[in-house]
Amino acid sequence: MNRTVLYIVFSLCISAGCLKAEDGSRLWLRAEMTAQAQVKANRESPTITVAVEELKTQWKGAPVQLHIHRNKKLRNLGKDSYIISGDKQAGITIQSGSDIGLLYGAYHLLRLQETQNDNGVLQVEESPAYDLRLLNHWDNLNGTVERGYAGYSIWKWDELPAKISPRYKEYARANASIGINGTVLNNVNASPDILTEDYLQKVKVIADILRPYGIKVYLSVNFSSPKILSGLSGSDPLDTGVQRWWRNKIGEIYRLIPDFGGFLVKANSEGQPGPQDYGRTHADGANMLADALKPYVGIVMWRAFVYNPTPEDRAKQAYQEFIPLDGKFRDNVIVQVKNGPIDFQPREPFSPLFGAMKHTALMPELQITQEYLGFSNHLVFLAPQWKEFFESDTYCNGKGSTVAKTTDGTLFSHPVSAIAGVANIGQDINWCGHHFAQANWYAFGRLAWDHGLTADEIADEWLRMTFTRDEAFVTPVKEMMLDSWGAAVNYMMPLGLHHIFAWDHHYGPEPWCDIPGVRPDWLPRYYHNAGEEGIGFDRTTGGSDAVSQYHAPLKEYFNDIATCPEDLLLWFHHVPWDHPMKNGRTLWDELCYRYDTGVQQVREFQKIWDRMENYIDGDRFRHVQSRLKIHAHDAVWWKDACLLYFQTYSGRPIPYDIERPMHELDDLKKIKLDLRHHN
Ligand code: GCW
Repeated sequence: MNRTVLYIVFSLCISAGCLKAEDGSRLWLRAEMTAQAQVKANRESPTITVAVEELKTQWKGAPVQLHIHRNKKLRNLGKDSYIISGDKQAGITIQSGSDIGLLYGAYHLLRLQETQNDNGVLQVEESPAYDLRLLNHWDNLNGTVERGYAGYSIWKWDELPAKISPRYKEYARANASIGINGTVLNNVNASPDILTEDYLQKVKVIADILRPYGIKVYLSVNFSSPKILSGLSGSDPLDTGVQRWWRNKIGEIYRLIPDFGGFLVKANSEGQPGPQDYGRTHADGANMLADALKPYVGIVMWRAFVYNPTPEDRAKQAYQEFIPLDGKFRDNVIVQVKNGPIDFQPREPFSPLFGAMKHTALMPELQITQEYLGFSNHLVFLAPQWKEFFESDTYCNGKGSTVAKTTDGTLFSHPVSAIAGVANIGQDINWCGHHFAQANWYAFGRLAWDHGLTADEIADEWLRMTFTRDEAFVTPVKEMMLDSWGAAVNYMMPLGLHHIFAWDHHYGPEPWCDIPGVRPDWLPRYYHNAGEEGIGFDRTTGGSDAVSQYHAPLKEYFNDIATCPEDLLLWFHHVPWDHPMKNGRTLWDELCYRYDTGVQQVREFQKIWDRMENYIDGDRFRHVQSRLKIHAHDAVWWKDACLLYFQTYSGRPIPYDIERPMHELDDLKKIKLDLRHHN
């Protein structure tokens, strides 16, 4: 072949996809599918076929045996558990009591291959922390995604059921590889239409694709569906006509999808209908649905995210509404509680419901999508935030009663344990908008499986699989990831500040935001309370008394300004500007230094990243580099906006050794972003 021919062959090869572009579409599953491993199983099923195929095409070691076993040990370990034994040279056995356990074992083996240089002798025993590990999609039926920053919904409802996007299977595979075993397809602000026959046919198609990967489908339902869809006079849960309607509807769903998971419900919250519209309680509503789902072993996940426009502290309301109902829910109801008492803020204390509702199964709800953390522009690795949450001590059963233990079945025993994460997935080629946002999807799955993993371990795995195993890349970039959540807290809302976001879209700072006629708890002033004397929300016994919802001795720690953790100081206290902090600075100075530290941290991320150019592909390098520019710009914007605004109250100078503001406050106040395309 002469040179020209070679060149033509080469170009054709590129355009035909011989060299895969690193566009992020393969997520952390980038192993070449060119291996030819010997893999045998002692049983056949669609799930085992997936496991065999994954190993055959990617495993580069000795023959693998997949073995379904019903022995006592595996039975004790539980349904999704697996044991891997053997060694890379002689042969490997994966044993499980279930087909899905074998698939999880296969992904585990492949993960070891992709992340470690040496996997000699293997002895692995794994079982998940939570039984149900779910994604919640806030995806609307018109294709938009509420708080979604990665394009339109991956569920192409207008094309279904006839046309099937290849993404559904890729989605199933990615989730199974990290142990996720359920997905709520639609927004909790639910359209009743999801329960129409047309939509259920579409849902069935998705359920059929996800099934071999061990993923069950669930739906968010609108509590008024009986009234809206069938013209009943109302949707009162104690009305027998309404109950019959739900029984029939649920029967129809299970005829199409025999392993349907159940319902997720947002009721009497932010304008959504619910049982209280009929003078009934959350328990009445949840139990009515639970009774109808029970014969099919379906569950109800009932959200505790509720607050009314009353003078009562918003942080207290979920507890006040749900504690009286403790013990009144059916055993197939799980109350789904956001990690904090307000709303996915950069940093919150854990919700006091954890550990307090001892007779009701509770499932944590984490937010993977970065509604309050810079959308898909800021690089914020969330595992450290979630670890802080899991490890928070509720003291409900003495010292060491961590949030994790109150929900994973260790301290309280309920038929199932569960956890949910609000997905950050969309149609973008890299799924999540920012390449590093994939790490949050990954981390959620890994922690739902094992909340004992460290953020460091998770970042390490993810980097090696997603980019490269080169230590010169992994070490600094991992450090950047591990620092990134703390940095975001610093430049957005340090020391326990919260909810000082711009109106509605929640992207930038707007601590001054004031909209006449709007309910007070939707405005930043309600949360920061800045005045000439100081700043912060007084939730002590002398204030709103939210501290008393925590178990002793935590409530006393939080209540006393001397023992309250400084990271949560302004969450629980209204503090004078001159209050001395532990390091000797005044509160005002410390606030300034924290904001400045946040900015400096992001600048450091830029420097770390720019040094990485030669270790990875150009496309992803440039994409992340460009996002980091926005990130750094925004960090300065946050710092200037908050410090210049709070300075109008503190009347004190910004310490002279920190970077000077670059903006005029009046200019910052004029910024009005039109971010409607984002949701
Ligand atoms: O965080 C708030 C969001 C809403 C969301 C709501 C909820 C789905 O701003 O967009 O609605 O919480 O969790 O129900």
